[in-house]
Amino acid sequence: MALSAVVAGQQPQYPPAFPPTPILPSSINYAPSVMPTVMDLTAPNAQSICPGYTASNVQNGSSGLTADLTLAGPACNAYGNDVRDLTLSVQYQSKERLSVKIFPKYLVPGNQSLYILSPTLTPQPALELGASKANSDLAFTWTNSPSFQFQVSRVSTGDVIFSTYGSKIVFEDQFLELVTSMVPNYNIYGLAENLRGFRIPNNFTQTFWNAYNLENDQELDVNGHSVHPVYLETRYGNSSNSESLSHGVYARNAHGQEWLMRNTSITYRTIGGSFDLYFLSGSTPKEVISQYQTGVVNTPYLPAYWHLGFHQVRWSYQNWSNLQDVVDAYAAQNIQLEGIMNDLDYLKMNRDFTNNPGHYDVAPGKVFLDQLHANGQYYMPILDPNIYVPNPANASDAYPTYDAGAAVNAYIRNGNDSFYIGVEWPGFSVFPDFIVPQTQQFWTQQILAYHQNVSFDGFWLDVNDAVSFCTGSCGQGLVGENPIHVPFALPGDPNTSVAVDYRYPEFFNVTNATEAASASSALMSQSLMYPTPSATPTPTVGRTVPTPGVRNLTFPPYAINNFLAGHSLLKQVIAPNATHNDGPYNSTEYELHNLYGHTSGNATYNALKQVYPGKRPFFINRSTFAGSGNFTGHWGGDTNSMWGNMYFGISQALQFSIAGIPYFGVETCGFNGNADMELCTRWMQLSAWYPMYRNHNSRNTIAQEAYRWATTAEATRRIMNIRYSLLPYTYTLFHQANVAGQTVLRALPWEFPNDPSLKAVETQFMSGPALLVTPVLAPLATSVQGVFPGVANGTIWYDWYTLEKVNVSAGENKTLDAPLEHQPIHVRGGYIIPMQKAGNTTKTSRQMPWSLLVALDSSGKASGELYLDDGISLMPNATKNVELAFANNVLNITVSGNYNDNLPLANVTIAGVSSCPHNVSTGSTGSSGRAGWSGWSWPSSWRSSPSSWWSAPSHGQTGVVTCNSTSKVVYITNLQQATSNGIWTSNSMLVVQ
Ligand code: MIG
Repeated sequence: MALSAVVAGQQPQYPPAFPPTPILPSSINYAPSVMPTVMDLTAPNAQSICPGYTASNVQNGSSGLTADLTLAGPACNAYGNDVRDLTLSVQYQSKERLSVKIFPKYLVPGNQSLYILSPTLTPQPALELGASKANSDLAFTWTNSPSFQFQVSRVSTGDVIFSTYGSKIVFEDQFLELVTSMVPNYNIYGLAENLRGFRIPNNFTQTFWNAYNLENDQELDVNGHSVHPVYLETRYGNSSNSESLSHGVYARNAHGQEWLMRNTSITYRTIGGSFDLYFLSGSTPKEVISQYQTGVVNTPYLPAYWHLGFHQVRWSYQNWSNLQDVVDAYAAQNIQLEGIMNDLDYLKMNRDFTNNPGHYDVAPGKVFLDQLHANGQYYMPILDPNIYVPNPANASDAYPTYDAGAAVNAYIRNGNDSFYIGVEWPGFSVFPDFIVPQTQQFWTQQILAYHQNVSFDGFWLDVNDAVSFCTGSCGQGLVGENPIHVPFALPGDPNTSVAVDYRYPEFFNVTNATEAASASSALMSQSLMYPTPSATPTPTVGRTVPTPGVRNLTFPPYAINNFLAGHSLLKQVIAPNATHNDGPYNSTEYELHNLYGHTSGNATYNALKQVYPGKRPFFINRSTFAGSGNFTGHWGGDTNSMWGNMYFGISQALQFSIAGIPYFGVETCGFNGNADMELCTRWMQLSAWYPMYRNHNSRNTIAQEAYRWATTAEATRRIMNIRYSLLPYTYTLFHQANVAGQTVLRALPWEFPNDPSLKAVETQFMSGPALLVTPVLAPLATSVQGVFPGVANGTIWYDWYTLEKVNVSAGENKTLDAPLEHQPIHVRGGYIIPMQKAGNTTKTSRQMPWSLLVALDSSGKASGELYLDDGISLMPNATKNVELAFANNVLNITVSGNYNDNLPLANVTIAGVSSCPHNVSTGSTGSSGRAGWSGWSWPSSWRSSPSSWWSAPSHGQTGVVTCNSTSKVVYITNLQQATSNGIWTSNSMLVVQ
């Protein structure tokens, strides 16, 4: 019948639904609905009913001030209980950073976490030595009329960057609000994580409550897997190309919250905690981002060199030999593969630290892994934080991991009586409480022990949003049913409405009309045969009214607009009233929900550091918070195999550059739904620029490894050779991120901050300062349009492939050829890019001779940097920094540091010369500082070639110079012999006259 349509035949076949025991009724996942306050026209307006505060007892000091704030009238209790007495604390913490804190004056000992986010959870920046008001870029002013209000302004210009003037401060136990006025058409960026355009619209509400939706994880404009309450604002000058000024605002609060971007204001609301604000003076976008990373949340960790390779994963790799086949196919197709990852399939009934018997047994795993490691490749299985609760009535269901955690009280609880039991992939499960030390010990022990069995090379930690597929502690009294199946059909479960996935990318009906038609009729019959049951209506909870002295954790009076069905905070997560083990107060999930990913990630990273002492673990985390970049990377969630999803991945990646998580990537070729050749080809090209490069796919979709279509394979080989040849450049960018808070992937306006026409560019981006990428983001295209920033001010751009100067005028949206196998890339004049020819892994790439691409600016200059270390140690015992500078026809190489790299320099390519050189030499022989070169110069007779192409025959074994006087490119090749002692062993120079 129709279900055997083409697409079904291409999807993997599954063993019977797992596990073959009862499927929970879906009602277990229903949560009562609430009306989001932002949609509720009858909701009170705190600004009109609340009294605001009055400041008194103001104490001014050289580095700031403190004051008492007292409620200026009767409590309004808009969405909670007003806190009458507050403390204001203003600190000029450094020249660039001002902090403004407002918190309750009387904190009950033992329950401070209710209001104050502990510095043990995420960094809390403090006053820096020598900082003072007198030295600050920023100024704080305030007034009491009509109630307490404050402003932050930039001293040098007087510009107000943040102002609550004209509005009131609202501080209740379950509701905080402040309003800042904004300039018209303000440009703000950041506030990750959200799938939306790069520049945040001026009419947009950002909700922050970590959430996951199995059916449609990639809805636009809604709360996502991470919370990063920090934005960058850029204000352009009045004339085009006049200087812009940027600043940053970070609101250190992990509670559920909303940011209401409106025409000339932003309203900031949280459902708890305190105001803990940091203003960063910039004044360029790069400085703002750097100030955030170096001064506020800590800089990103430095990935190991091999993390920058390409990784393959999918949900449904059935056994070790299945993995081996994939590894072999990549090798046979000559496509680099650095790591292979496993999804849940490797686990025994989805239980952490087990192996699926008959599929992923330990012994054959050892054979597979030994071979993989011998090839210089890596293996990263998925890990979920939840722990299966074994059925107490069934001795054969014993699960020692559970027992080990229970014995040390490592799990989240329901008050004092019992463990909180939700539903996760293995069935009824508990959730480790990562804020207490015994859980770290338990987790580390489990991970260390598992590594004895399976020599994995890192983890990707999933579902720590934290997801639970039922409402509340639903497993109470029911663990005798375990193991149970999650309360919905898994993609691919036979005889269900999701047995076969018929979704295809946009335009598939044009490019593959027959297949599309057959898929769409098969989809029709599948949905007729297995209609999706209509959801049982759930009761709606009306707006809750604050009860004096009591917080309503489950249905707080202010309802944030959580996008999951019914909007409730209870929906598909560990419930907000679950409790932690940090007695005597016992923090609740209400306070810590948005930190579960951050804390579980940190614990996992710590454990991995024990597994590989002294080395940098591979670790990516599904849910992150401000500060997570210090120990983790991130993947963008379950994206769909759609052009639209591919498009928004760029903006998402840029958000994570701001958030300080540069090791970011999206699921290449899409996760949900079927990819097709064209989409997968373009996506492999685009993702080659994301620092984390992986192809991942859901369970019941057609295969999409990079070798599945010949064209995709060819395009991938081409782009991957470029990516791998750029590893030294990219790794150097990561080093600069690690030491100085620089970014890897960059938005155009960050590199060209004074050009207002770039402020919303989201279809192009830069990798570091030197490379401009113009990806094809639409189907059926053979060309793409892109802008070339800086041209008005003399910036030169070179085509990556021909190294010819791009002929483009200022502001032009230029059409670039982009046949399917081709990715337009451009090099910015003024930069030197260190490279090594791509090997089949990062390891073999690192053994290739060096080459330099010198792209000259309009004055014939260029510079660049290279950072070297062993690529794996947390504290490398030797490093090397190489400064590369080209000016006045001389390339100068200046090295410092002890890291030993003795590879030769093979090639120097110079783009943009004014004329072909007639002499290439290492300068006068015998002078000091040339030790890297075995004295070498060119006979002058070489200069006399009459043709436009002239090339010097190999002179002994010392080198070949070729010059194209039309394209103005000089290729100096075959230098290995002359630099056989290693090019970075000492300072040297090359004269090109
Ligand atoms: O409930 O493990 O984002 O990469 O394949 C979460 C199954 C299910 C979500 C991850 C995805 C992974 C999938 N997981």
